[in-house]
Amino acid sequence: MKHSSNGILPGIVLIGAVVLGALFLFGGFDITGLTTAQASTSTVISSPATGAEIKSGESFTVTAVIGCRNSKCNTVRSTISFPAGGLVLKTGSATKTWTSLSPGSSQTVSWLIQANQTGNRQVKVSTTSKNAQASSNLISVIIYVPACSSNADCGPSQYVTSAYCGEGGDVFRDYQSLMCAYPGTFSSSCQSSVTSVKVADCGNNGFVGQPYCLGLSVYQKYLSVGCSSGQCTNSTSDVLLQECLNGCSNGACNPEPALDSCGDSDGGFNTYQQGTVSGNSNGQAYSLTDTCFNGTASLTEYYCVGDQATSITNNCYNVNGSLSYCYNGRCY
Ligand SMILES: [Ca+2]
Ligand SMILES: [Ca+2]
Repeated sequence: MKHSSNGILPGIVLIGAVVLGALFLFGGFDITGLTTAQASTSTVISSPATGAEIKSGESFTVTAVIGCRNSKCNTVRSTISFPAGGLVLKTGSATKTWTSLSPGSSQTVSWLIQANQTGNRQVKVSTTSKNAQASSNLISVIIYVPACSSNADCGPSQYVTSAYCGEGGDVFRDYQSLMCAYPGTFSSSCQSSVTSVKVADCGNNGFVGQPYCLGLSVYQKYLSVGCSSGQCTNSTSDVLLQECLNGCSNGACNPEPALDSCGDSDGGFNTYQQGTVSGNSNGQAYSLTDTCFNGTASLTEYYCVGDQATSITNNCYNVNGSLSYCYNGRCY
């Protein structure tokens, strides 16, 4: 029994050595006995895009997609950092931790970041795992202060010259308008434009008011306007419109005086009909009607002699030569 025992034991040892040698040569275990399959993490910053323009002082979200390759990744941690400074974590922790990621799966993580310094800034996300190879991703963003966010940022729009005489003899000033192009953006800029603005209309030359008499003639005021040293000027003058042969009244020449004339409605010296003599004498119209002296025989009869009126006052007589009476401007 003893001999046979001594013969079997070396055989088992030999077989064991051969098996171990074969495993060592053909893989499956390393020298410490652990698996050699390579697990690794992947890190991709999906937002913002590299080169993104972000306004200084504003907050933005960094989003990264963390993946696991080959084998399961255990105790995964992703940490955000800012190698170039200028960015700060607004809330929460820089490191996000979760237990594990299955092979081929991914996890999205995000951080709220504030931009507090202009310039080209870097965002780095690094991922580690207890049993997998670490990874990281780095992007650059541009933190800027916009040149302007509204027209008011460009200063007041205002007149930039004193008054001057311009087109049409009127008064102008140059007005500068300042405006913000692409307000609030990386491309924003203040732009100005200058326009000539009419600030006073000096009016037009021309007659003003109503014609008036000056001496024996008709005149009217004439307004002459202009511009001098940035101010409206004006002056008036008396302009002769018409010289009058017969004088001037109320801004117009008097008419030619009427010629002397005489007409008689009862045909002449006619005491048995009341008549009226009328016409013009020395430019004045007149009208004279036959008149009784009431309660008597006396009649004033008007009649024409040539182009002049004349009259006779006399008593009325009947056909017998005796006194008659006068009534309603005629004899009976
Ligand atoms: Ca008469
Ligand atoms: Ca008469």
